[in-house]
Amino acid sequence: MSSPGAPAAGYRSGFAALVGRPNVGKSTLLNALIGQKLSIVTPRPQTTRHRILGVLTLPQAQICFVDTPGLHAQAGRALNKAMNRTAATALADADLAVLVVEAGRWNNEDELALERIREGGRAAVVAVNKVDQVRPRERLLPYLQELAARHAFLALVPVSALKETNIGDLRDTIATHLPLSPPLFPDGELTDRGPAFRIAELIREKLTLELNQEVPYGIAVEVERLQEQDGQLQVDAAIWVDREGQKAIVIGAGGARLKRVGRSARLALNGILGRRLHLNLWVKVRENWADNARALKELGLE
Ligand SMILES: Nc1nc2c(ncn2[C@@H]2O[C@H](COP(=O)(O)OP(=O)(O)OP(=O)(O)O)[C@@H](O)[C@H]2O)c(=O)[nH]1
Ligand SMILES: [Mg+2]
Repeated sequence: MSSPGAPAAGYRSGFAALVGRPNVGKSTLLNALIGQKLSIVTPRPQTTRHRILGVLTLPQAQICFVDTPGLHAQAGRALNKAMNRTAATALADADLAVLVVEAGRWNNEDELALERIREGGRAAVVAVNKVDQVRPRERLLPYLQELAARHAFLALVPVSALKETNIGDLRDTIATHLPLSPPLFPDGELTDRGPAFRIAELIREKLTLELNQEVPYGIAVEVERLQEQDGQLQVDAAIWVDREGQKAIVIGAGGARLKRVGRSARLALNGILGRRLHLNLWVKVRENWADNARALKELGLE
């Protein structure tokens, strides 16, 4: 949609949804594309649970990237269903789909993600991520040919989100395929998520990294109080577990684990929010919250 108010002739702006199966690197890619840590990243699949907007404003285009939960097949729990729904909605609302895949890999969940794109009739670019893991590089060629044969993608762009390889190329390719439009967000606006969300997510990231495989998927974090006091942000956050037995695991011997999580979250947040904060963490039990529609809603998971 062009408008007489557009800042420059040919300016483009629109939503580009990063979709794909869990763990392919969508969130790492979002952060690399916007040059800031906005989405949380862990080695575990199903890390992202929300739609996360990251706006990049360039001289000729404004790209509104949307990070999404990984589309996955085993959607038994209410939480899994909500995550898949969130990703599908973000895709439906986008101007352009960016299918993120892992170089050299294609499985039924990649197929599921491509199926979603086909159903919605979205134009799609494919970002072939983690190319740093492919050596020698020529080994990538047959994979790219296979991808091109699967779907009429607008473009195939090999990248490494981790090493920040070819990110500019992907960014420019995406911008080229957005509609003609003046910017949708004011210059300088990064996201529609406030500090409470970003704090809760960062705590969940540190907790997930600390817990490894011990408490699978049963954790949610909720900021209950966020208050300015004596030049510091005072934060009370609840860590919800879905079974009584998990409480002790999260707290750790003598509270050591919870202390480590609090410390690393605080240090990361000091940098990200550019200010000091005081973090109080509590562990609370809500039996089977991930199967409970009302609990999900209260935690902002629809
Ligand atoms: N080697 C390599 N690893 C990467 C790259 N991009 C992401 N990773 C790693 O892949 C893992 C998953 O990354 P995420 O960004 O959380 O993946 P995601 O697709 O957002 O995952 P979900 O939110 O669970 O759907 C992390 O351990 C990342 O460090 C890359 O370009 N190269
Ligand atoms: Mg993610």
